[in-house]
Amino acid sequence: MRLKIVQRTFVKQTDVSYLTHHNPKHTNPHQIDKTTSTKPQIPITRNSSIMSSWLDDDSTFSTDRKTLSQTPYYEPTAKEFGGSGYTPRVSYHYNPDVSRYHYGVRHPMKPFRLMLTDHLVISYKLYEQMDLYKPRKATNEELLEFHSDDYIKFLESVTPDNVNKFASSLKKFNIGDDCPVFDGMFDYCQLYAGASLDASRKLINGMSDIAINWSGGLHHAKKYEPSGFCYVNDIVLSILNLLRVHPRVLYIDIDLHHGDGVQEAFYLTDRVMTVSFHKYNGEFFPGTGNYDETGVGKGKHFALNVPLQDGIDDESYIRLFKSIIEPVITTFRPTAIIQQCGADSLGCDRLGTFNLNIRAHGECVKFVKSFGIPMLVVGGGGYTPRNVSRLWCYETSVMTGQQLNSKLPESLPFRNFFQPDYSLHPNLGDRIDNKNSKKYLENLKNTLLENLRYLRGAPSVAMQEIPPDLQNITNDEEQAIIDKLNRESELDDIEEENRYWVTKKDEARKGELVD
Ligand code: V1D
Ligand code: CA
Repeated sequence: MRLKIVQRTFVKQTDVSYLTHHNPKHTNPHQIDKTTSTKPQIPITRNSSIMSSWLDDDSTFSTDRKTLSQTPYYEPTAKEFGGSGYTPRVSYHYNPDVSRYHYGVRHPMKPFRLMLTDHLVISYKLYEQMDLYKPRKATNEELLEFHSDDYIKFLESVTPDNVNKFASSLKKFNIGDDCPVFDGMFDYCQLYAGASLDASRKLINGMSDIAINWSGGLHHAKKYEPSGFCYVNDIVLSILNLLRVHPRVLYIDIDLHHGDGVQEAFYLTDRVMTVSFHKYNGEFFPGTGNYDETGVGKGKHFALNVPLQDGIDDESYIRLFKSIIEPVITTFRPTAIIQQCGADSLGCDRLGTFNLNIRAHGECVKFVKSFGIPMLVVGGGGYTPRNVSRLWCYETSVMTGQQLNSKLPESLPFRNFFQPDYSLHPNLGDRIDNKNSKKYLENLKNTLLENLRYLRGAPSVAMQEIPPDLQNITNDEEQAIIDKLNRESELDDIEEENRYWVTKKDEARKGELVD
């Protein structure tokens, strides 16, 4: 069956008629202030050379008045938020090649979990409700928007065969057990980062309301080095891309581990708020993410950390998640959200010690979706591949608003992998003692909510009042940005002929299954 091919409509637009205004008529508690104008295509404001300096210059982040004033107005296709009334346009970004790489036999990160996920998504026919894209690889130029030149050159050059020649670089670049050099490592990085960038572009040009890349979410990678199984940081790259048009981006991370790479990249700015829920005891990898890490300078109070103990269960996790995320969204008022859905926070994970079931993890994602804000959904950790794939398939169905039969489809390739229950919802929830007392969680919530009080009145939050004529980029700079976005768009068009063809027996996606 040939799937729907989305026609690209790349429209250059600097019209500001879609600027947001307060609308007191909105009554839904999740709803963000909006006008009732039509959805814009591409309000373009910054150039990449400015962007690459952002991480070293916090002032640049907050003073681009034109970006701030040209807040795009995103109106979901349905009038109602939450429940079944919001029917977003969902896109799924997956290049099957990304699942073929191997970190090494004893390494817990197994890219073939992405192939399992895709098989589930296809077998449940979720493709009928989504636009499917096979994204191109990220270019070096795109990776350099965040990463350093010498680090990208190193990643591109080193292979298992020539690794001996790089002895001094291996130490410098933190290559070791967690982040080994493996065959095709750089191609793998380009594939997963390319997919997140593709997804971010579909959000930017309004072709998608929710864009999904399960191969992304590698939140530990730093500007100069890999960390915790992550080599390039597709999340930071995507946020930088979104910041070209979005005044405020919210990052939410429900991986078991602290989202340190993303937090660090945006620690000095008030245009990106990072919120991570994770296991924390001071030792557990990466060792950061205590509640008192809240940002620095302009970024003070724009990082939020939710340190949790072993064994947290569905009910307490969901309650805590909602009680924090709701005020974060209504106070920070993001115009785009990136949700990292690391699956190692599930119960029974090979590296994990939480007790979450798939429905509870999905409930958090459903809650974020209910705000009707453009959303990039990425994967992350997850080390029991059959549960990772169950989760991400279920979360894909949450995004498309489909109810799935718990019994896995008979047509599912590698169905034996899901024995003995052959269910989408095995019980994962009662293996570990819950060390999070009610009192601990209550105190934690109160401390974190206290932090949000400082957000009210922060410059980024009030910026919708800034008049559109205050700008600090020249017309030449603006034209350079438009040219660059158009070049990126043309690169995508080359791939247009390469769109997804899905059949039940897609030989190209079969790979070796090693648990
Ligand atoms: F168990 C292993 C076997 C082989 C190689 C590595 C590991 C392993 C397990 N846990 N490595 C870890 C963590 N590293 C350490 C190091 C010991 N050192 C001194 C530090 O404890 C790294 C865990 C990375 C988790 C990655 C992630 O789940 O957050 C993720 N998110 O997106 C992609 C991955
Ligand atoms: Ca996390």
